Amino acid sequence: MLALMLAAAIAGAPPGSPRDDPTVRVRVDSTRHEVIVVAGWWDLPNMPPMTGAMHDHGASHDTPVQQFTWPVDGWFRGFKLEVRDRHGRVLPRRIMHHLIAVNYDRRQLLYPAAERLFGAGTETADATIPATIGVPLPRGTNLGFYVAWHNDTGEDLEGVELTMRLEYSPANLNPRPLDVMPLYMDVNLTVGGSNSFDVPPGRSEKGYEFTLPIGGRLIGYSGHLHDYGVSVRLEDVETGKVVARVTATRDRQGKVSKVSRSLPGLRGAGVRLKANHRYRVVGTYDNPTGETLVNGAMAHIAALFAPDNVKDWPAVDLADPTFQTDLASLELRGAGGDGMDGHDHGAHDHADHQH
Ligand SMILES: [Cu+2]
Repeated sequence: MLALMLAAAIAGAPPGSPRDDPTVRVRVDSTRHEVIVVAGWWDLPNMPPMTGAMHDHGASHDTPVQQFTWPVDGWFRGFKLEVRDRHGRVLPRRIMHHLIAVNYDRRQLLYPAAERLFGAGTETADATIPATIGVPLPRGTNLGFYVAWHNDTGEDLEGVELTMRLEYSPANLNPRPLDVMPLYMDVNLTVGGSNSFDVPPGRSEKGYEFTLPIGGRLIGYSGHLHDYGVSVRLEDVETGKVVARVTATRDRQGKVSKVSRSLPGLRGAGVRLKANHRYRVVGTYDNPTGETLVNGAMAHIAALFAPDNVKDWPAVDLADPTFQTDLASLELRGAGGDGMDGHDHGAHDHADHQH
Protein backbone atom coordinates (compact mmCIF):
# COMPACT_ATOMS: atom_id res chain seq x y z
CA MET A 1 0.00 0.00 0.00
CA LEU A 2 2.72 2.42 1.03
CA ALA A 3 4.71 1.53 -2.07
CA LEU A 4 1.69 2.22 -4.22
CA MET A 5 1.18 5.59 -2.62
CA LEU A 6 4.81 6.44 -3.16
CA ALA A 7 4.58 5.35 -6.77
CA ALA A 8 1.49 7.51 -7.19
CA ALA A 9 3.29 10.46 -5.62
CA ILE A 10 6.25 10.07 -7.94
CA ALA A 11 4.00 9.61 -10.95
CA GLY A 12 2.29 12.84 -9.92
CA ALA A 13 5.40 14.90 -10.61
CA PRO A 14 5.15 16.79 -13.90
CA PRO A 15 6.95 14.87 -16.65
CA GLY A 16 10.44 16.13 -17.35
CA SER A 17 10.62 18.23 -14.20
CA PRO A 18 13.86 17.96 -12.28
CA ARG A 19 13.75 15.63 -9.32
CA ASP A 20 15.43 16.58 -6.11
CA ASP A 21 16.33 13.69 -3.90
CA PRO A 22 19.26 15.14 -2.07
CA THR A 23 21.00 14.06 1.07
CA VAL A 24 24.00 15.65 2.79
CA ARG A 25 26.90 13.68 4.25
CA VAL A 26 29.56 15.43 6.31
CA ARG A 27 32.94 14.06 7.36
CA VAL A 28 36.19 15.53 8.65
CA ASP A 29 39.64 14.93 7.22
CA SER A 30 41.65 16.17 10.20
CA THR A 31 44.98 15.51 8.46
CA ARG A 32 44.18 17.78 5.54
CA HIS A 33 42.05 20.11 7.69
CA GLU A 34 39.03 19.71 5.45
CA VAL A 35 35.36 19.27 6.20
CA ILE A 36 34.03 17.25 3.30
CA VAL A 37 30.38 17.78 2.47
CA VAL A 38 28.89 15.51 -0.18
CA ALA A 39 25.42 16.34 -1.42
CA GLY A 40 23.24 14.72 -4.01
CA TRP A 41 21.62 13.58 -6.06
CA TRP A 42 19.98 15.86 -8.50
CA ASP A 43 18.61 15.04 -11.92
CA LEU A 44 19.22 18.00 -14.18
CA PRO A 45 17.55 18.06 -17.58
CA ASN A 46 19.39 19.98 -20.27
CA MET A 47 18.42 23.65 -20.45
CA PRO A 48 19.02 26.17 -23.24
CA PRO A 49 22.23 28.21 -22.95
CA MET A 50 22.08 31.07 -20.49
CA THR A 51 21.69 34.46 -22.11
CA GLY A 52 22.12 37.80 -20.39
CA ALA A 53 18.38 38.16 -19.91
CA MET A 54 18.10 34.65 -18.48
CA HIS A 55 20.90 35.40 -16.07
CA ASP A 56 18.90 38.37 -14.89
CA HIS A 57 15.71 36.42 -14.56
CA GLY A 58 17.24 33.38 -12.99
CA ALA A 59 16.44 30.62 -15.45
CA SER A 60 17.89 27.91 -13.31
CA HIS A 61 17.00 24.93 -11.24
CA ASP A 62 17.08 26.25 -7.68
CA THR A 63 17.58 23.79 -4.88
CA PRO A 64 16.10 24.16 -1.41
CA VAL A 65 18.57 25.04 1.33
CA GLN A 66 20.25 21.93 2.70
CA GLN A 67 21.40 22.24 6.27
CA PHE A 68 24.29 20.66 8.12
CA THR A 69 26.22 21.16 11.33
CA TRP A 70 29.81 22.38 11.24
CA PRO A 71 31.80 19.60 12.93
CA VAL A 72 35.08 21.23 14.07
CA ASP A 73 36.26 24.14 16.20
CA GLY A 74 38.38 26.62 14.34
CA TRP A 75 38.34 29.02 11.43
CA PHE A 76 36.90 28.59 7.97
CA ARG A 77 39.41 29.51 5.29
CA GLY A 78 38.34 28.34 1.87
CA PHE A 79 36.56 25.91 -0.38
CA LYS A 80 37.06 23.56 -3.30
CA LEU A 81 34.03 22.39 -5.24
CA GLU A 82 33.58 19.43 -7.53
CA VAL A 83 30.55 18.24 -9.46
CA ARG A 84 30.24 14.65 -10.71
CA ASP A 85 27.56 12.58 -12.36
CA ARG A 86 26.35 9.15 -11.21
CA HIS A 87 29.22 7.45 -13.03
CA GLY A 88 31.79 9.55 -11.17
CA ARG A 89 32.54 11.59 -14.27
CA VAL A 90 33.66 15.15 -13.41
CA LEU A 91 31.18 17.65 -14.84
CA PRO A 92 31.94 21.21 -15.91
CA ARG A 93 31.78 23.60 -12.96
CA ARG A 94 29.71 26.09 -14.96
CA ILE A 95 26.55 23.97 -14.58
CA MET A 96 26.59 25.18 -10.98
CA HIS A 97 25.46 28.70 -11.74
CA HIS A 98 25.96 29.67 -8.15
CA LEU A 99 26.27 28.19 -4.70
CA ILE A 100 25.68 30.18 -1.53
CA ALA A 101 26.57 29.03 1.99
CA VAL A 102 24.53 30.39 4.89
CA ASN A 103 25.51 30.64 8.57
CA TYR A 104 22.27 30.68 10.56
CA ASP A 105 24.05 31.43 13.83
CA ARG A 106 25.59 34.78 12.91
CA ARG A 107 23.98 37.82 11.37
CA GLN A 108 25.40 40.17 8.79
CA LEU A 109 26.91 43.42 10.04
CA LEU A 110 24.75 45.75 7.95
CA TYR A 111 21.61 43.69 7.56
CA PRO A 112 19.56 41.75 10.10
CA ALA A 113 19.93 38.66 7.93
CA ALA A 114 21.84 35.40 8.29
CA GLU A 115 25.51 35.54 7.35
CA ARG A 116 26.37 34.33 3.86
CA LEU A 117 29.60 32.54 4.65
CA PHE A 118 30.76 32.22 1.06
CA GLY A 119 29.48 32.17 -2.46
CA ALA A 120 30.71 30.68 -5.68
CA GLY A 121 29.61 31.34 -9.23
CA THR A 122 30.32 29.95 -12.66
CA GLU A 123 33.43 32.06 -13.09
CA THR A 124 34.73 31.56 -9.53
CA ALA A 125 37.79 29.47 -8.98
CA ASP A 126 38.23 27.55 -5.76
CA ALA A 127 39.30 30.03 -3.10
CA THR A 128 41.51 29.82 -0.04
CA ILE A 129 42.63 32.62 2.24
CA PRO A 130 46.04 32.55 3.96
CA ALA A 131 46.26 30.75 7.31
CA THR A 132 47.11 34.03 9.02
CA ILE A 133 43.41 34.97 8.79
CA GLY A 134 40.20 32.97 9.15
CA VAL A 135 36.46 33.22 9.69
CA PRO A 136 35.77 31.98 13.24
CA LEU A 137 33.43 28.99 13.15
CA PRO A 138 32.75 27.04 16.34
CA ARG A 139 31.78 23.38 16.24
CA GLY A 140 28.02 23.00 16.17
CA THR A 141 27.38 26.06 14.00
CA ASN A 142 24.24 25.61 11.90
CA LEU A 143 25.13 26.01 8.25
CA GLY A 144 23.22 25.55 5.03
CA PHE A 145 23.79 25.92 1.33
CA TYR A 146 21.81 26.17 -1.84
CA VAL A 147 22.62 25.84 -5.49
CA ALA A 148 21.20 27.25 -8.68
CA TRP A 149 21.94 24.68 -11.38
CA HIS A 150 21.99 25.43 -15.05
CA ASN A 151 22.75 22.38 -17.13
CA ASP A 152 23.65 23.60 -20.63
CA THR A 153 25.84 20.61 -21.52
CA GLY A 154 23.43 19.45 -24.22
CA GLU A 155 22.53 16.25 -22.39
CA ASP A 156 20.31 15.40 -19.46
CA LEU A 157 22.33 14.67 -16.33
CA GLU A 158 21.27 12.17 -13.72
CA GLY A 159 22.53 11.54 -10.24
CA VAL A 160 24.56 14.73 -10.03
CA GLU A 161 26.60 14.90 -6.85
CA LEU A 162 28.37 17.92 -5.36
CA THR A 163 31.48 17.66 -3.18
CA MET A 164 32.52 20.67 -1.14
CA ARG A 165 35.89 20.53 0.57
CA LEU A 166 35.74 23.23 3.21
CA GLU A 167 39.18 24.11 4.49
CA TYR A 168 39.66 25.10 8.09
CA SER A 169 42.36 26.09 10.55
CA PRO A 170 42.13 24.06 13.76
CA ALA A 171 41.47 25.78 17.08
CA ASN A 172 45.01 25.09 18.32
CA LEU A 173 46.69 26.80 15.35
CA ASN A 174 49.68 28.81 16.50
CA PRO A 175 49.99 31.72 15.90
CA ARG A 176 46.29 32.28 16.18
CA PRO A 177 44.72 33.55 12.94
CA LEU A 178 43.24 37.03 12.79
CA ASP A 179 39.42 36.85 13.02
CA VAL A 180 37.81 38.10 9.81
CA MET A 181 34.11 38.20 9.03
CA PRO A 182 32.24 38.38 5.74
CA LEU A 183 31.01 41.95 5.20
CA TYR A 184 28.41 42.36 2.49
CA MET A 185 27.57 45.85 1.19
CA ASP A 186 24.92 46.05 -1.51
CA VAL A 187 23.68 49.19 -3.29
CA ASN A 188 20.11 47.90 -3.41
CA LEU A 189 19.27 45.06 -1.06
CA THR A 190 15.87 44.32 0.39
CA VAL A 191 16.42 41.50 2.88
CA GLY A 192 14.40 38.49 1.79
CA GLY A 193 13.68 40.21 -1.51
CA SER A 194 15.64 41.44 -4.45
CA ASN A 195 18.92 43.29 -4.91
CA SER A 196 18.58 43.88 -8.65
CA PHE A 197 17.65 47.21 -10.17
CA ASP A 198 16.98 49.01 -13.46
CA VAL A 199 19.77 50.67 -15.39
CA PRO A 200 18.93 53.63 -17.65
CA PRO A 201 20.85 54.25 -20.88
CA GLY A 202 24.23 55.94 -20.51
CA ARG A 203 26.17 56.42 -17.31
CA SER A 204 24.33 56.03 -14.01
CA GLU A 205 24.96 55.45 -10.34
CA LYS A 206 23.06 53.81 -7.52
CA GLY A 207 24.06 54.18 -3.88
CA TYR A 208 23.15 52.99 -0.42
CA GLU A 209 24.15 54.86 2.71
CA PHE A 210 24.61 53.22 6.09
CA THR A 211 26.15 53.67 9.52
CA LEU A 212 28.79 51.10 10.30
CA PRO A 213 27.94 49.81 13.79
CA ILE A 214 31.47 48.72 14.77
CA GLY A 215 34.97 49.66 13.71
CA GLY A 216 37.59 47.49 12.09
CA ARG A 217 39.66 46.97 8.97
CA LEU A 218 38.88 45.74 5.49
CA ILE A 219 41.38 42.94 4.91
CA GLY A 220 40.25 41.97 1.43
CA TYR A 221 37.40 42.72 -0.91
CA SER A 222 35.89 42.04 -4.29
CA GLY A 223 32.46 42.58 -5.74
CA HIS A 224 29.79 41.74 -8.23
CA LEU A 225 28.47 43.57 -11.28
CA HIS A 226 26.39 42.51 -14.26
CA ASP A 227 27.08 43.41 -17.89
CA TYR A 228 27.60 47.16 -18.45
CA GLY A 229 28.82 47.53 -14.87
CA VAL A 230 31.85 49.76 -14.36
CA SER A 231 32.70 49.78 -10.66
CA VAL A 232 31.49 49.59 -7.09
CA ARG A 233 33.07 51.96 -4.57
CA LEU A 234 32.84 52.51 -0.84
CA GLU A 235 33.09 56.12 0.23
CA ASP A 236 33.19 58.04 3.46
CA VAL A 237 30.03 60.16 3.43
CA GLU A 238 31.53 62.92 5.58
CA THR A 239 34.75 63.43 3.63
CA GLY A 240 33.66 62.13 0.22
CA LYS A 241 36.86 60.09 0.14
CA VAL A 242 36.73 56.72 -1.68
CA VAL A 243 38.10 54.09 0.71
CA ALA A 244 37.66 50.99 -1.47
CA ARG A 245 36.80 50.32 -5.09
CA VAL A 246 36.29 47.28 -7.29
CA THR A 247 36.32 47.62 -11.06
CA ALA A 248 34.91 45.46 -13.84
CA THR A 249 36.88 44.06 -16.74
CA ARG A 250 34.66 44.90 -19.75
CA ASP A 251 34.88 44.08 -23.43
CA ARG A 252 34.06 46.70 -26.08
CA GLN A 253 30.35 45.92 -25.85
CA GLY A 254 30.43 46.40 -22.09
CA LYS A 255 30.14 42.70 -21.21
CA VAL A 256 31.71 42.03 -17.85
CA SER A 257 34.06 39.08 -17.54
CA LYS A 258 35.66 39.80 -14.19
CA VAL A 259 35.58 42.05 -11.14
CA SER A 260 38.79 43.11 -9.42
CA ARG A 261 39.93 41.83 -6.05
CA SER A 262 42.14 43.56 -3.47
CA LEU A 263 43.86 42.26 -0.36
CA PRO A 264 45.08 45.41 1.39
CA GLY A 265 45.16 43.79 4.82
CA LEU A 266 47.42 40.83 4.13
CA ARG A 267 50.75 42.62 4.01
CA GLY A 268 49.53 46.06 5.03
CA ALA A 269 47.15 47.31 7.68
CA GLY A 270 44.07 47.13 5.49
CA VAL A 271 41.45 49.85 5.17
CA ARG A 272 40.34 51.33 8.48
CA LEU A 273 36.59 51.81 8.89
CA LYS A 274 35.23 53.75 11.84
CA ALA A 275 32.40 52.77 14.18
CA ASN A 276 29.20 54.84 14.10
CA HIS A 277 30.40 56.50 10.91
CA ARG A 278 28.44 57.09 7.68
CA TYR A 279 29.57 55.24 4.57
CA ARG A 280 28.03 54.86 1.14
CA VAL A 281 28.40 52.00 -1.34
CA VAL A 282 27.90 53.15 -4.94
CA GLY A 283 27.56 51.12 -8.13
CA THR A 284 28.34 52.72 -11.49
CA TYR A 285 26.97 51.46 -14.80
CA ASP A 286 27.56 52.58 -18.35
CA ASN A 287 24.80 51.19 -20.55
CA PRO A 288 25.41 51.68 -24.28
CA THR A 289 22.30 49.81 -25.48
CA GLY A 290 20.08 52.90 -25.59
CA GLU A 291 17.47 51.04 -23.56
CA THR A 292 16.67 50.70 -19.89
CA LEU A 293 17.74 47.31 -18.57
CA VAL A 294 14.81 46.30 -16.42
CA ASN A 295 16.05 44.57 -13.27
CA GLY A 296 19.24 44.02 -15.21
CA ALA A 297 21.80 45.11 -12.67
CA MET A 298 23.33 44.28 -9.34
CA ALA A 299 26.21 45.93 -7.53
CA HIS A 300 27.85 44.96 -4.29
CA ILE A 301 31.13 44.69 -2.45
CA ALA A 302 31.85 41.50 -0.53
CA ALA A 303 34.68 41.95 1.93
CA LEU A 304 36.55 40.24 4.71
CA PHE A 305 36.44 42.55 7.71
CA ALA A 306 38.55 42.31 10.87
CA PRO A 307 36.49 43.86 13.67
CA ASP A 308 38.40 45.79 16.35
CA ASN A 309 36.52 43.67 18.85
CA VAL A 310 34.76 40.53 17.62
CA LYS A 311 32.55 40.57 20.73
CA ASP A 312 30.90 43.76 19.47
CA TRP A 313 29.47 41.93 16.45
CA PRO A 314 25.66 42.23 16.59
CA ALA A 315 23.96 39.04 17.75
CA VAL A 316 21.21 37.20 15.89
CA ASP A 317 17.84 38.48 17.07
CA LEU A 318 15.18 35.94 16.17
CA ALA A 319 12.48 38.42 17.22
CA ASP A 320 13.59 40.83 14.49
CA PRO A 321 10.97 40.65 11.72
CA THR A 322 13.60 41.36 9.05
CA PHE A 323 15.65 38.39 10.22
CA GLN A 324 12.50 36.29 10.09
CA THR A 325 11.85 37.53 6.55
CA ASP A 326 15.32 36.38 5.57
CA LEU A 327 14.75 32.94 7.14
CA ALA A 328 11.39 32.66 5.38
CA SER A 329 12.94 33.51 2.01
CA LEU A 330 15.59 30.83 2.55
CA GLU A 331 12.85 28.40 3.50
CA LEU A 332 10.93 29.17 0.31
CA ARG A 333 13.94 28.74 -1.92
CA GLY A 334 13.59 26.00 -4.47
CA ALA A 335 10.02 25.31 -3.37
CA GLY A 336 8.83 26.30 -6.83
CA GLY A 337 11.05 23.62 -8.32
CA ASP A 338 12.22 24.61 -11.76
CA GLY A 339 13.65 28.15 -12.01
CA MET A 340 12.11 31.39 -13.23
CA ASP A 341 10.70 32.00 -9.78
CA GLY A 342 12.66 35.10 -8.96
CA HIS A 343 13.96 33.74 -5.68
CA ASP A 344 17.29 33.94 -7.30
CA HIS A 345 18.28 37.36 -6.19
CA GLY A 346 18.88 37.31 -2.48
CA ALA A 347 21.87 38.63 -0.67
CA HIS A 348 25.07 37.29 -2.17
CA ASP A 349 23.36 36.06 -5.25
CA HIS A 350 26.20 34.97 -7.52
CA ALA A 351 28.45 36.32 -4.81
CA ASP A 352 31.48 35.07 -6.62
CA HIS A 353 33.86 37.05 -4.59
CA GLN A 354 33.71 36.38 -0.93
CA HIS A 355 37.36 35.51 -0.73
CU1 LIG B 1 23.94 39.03 -10.14
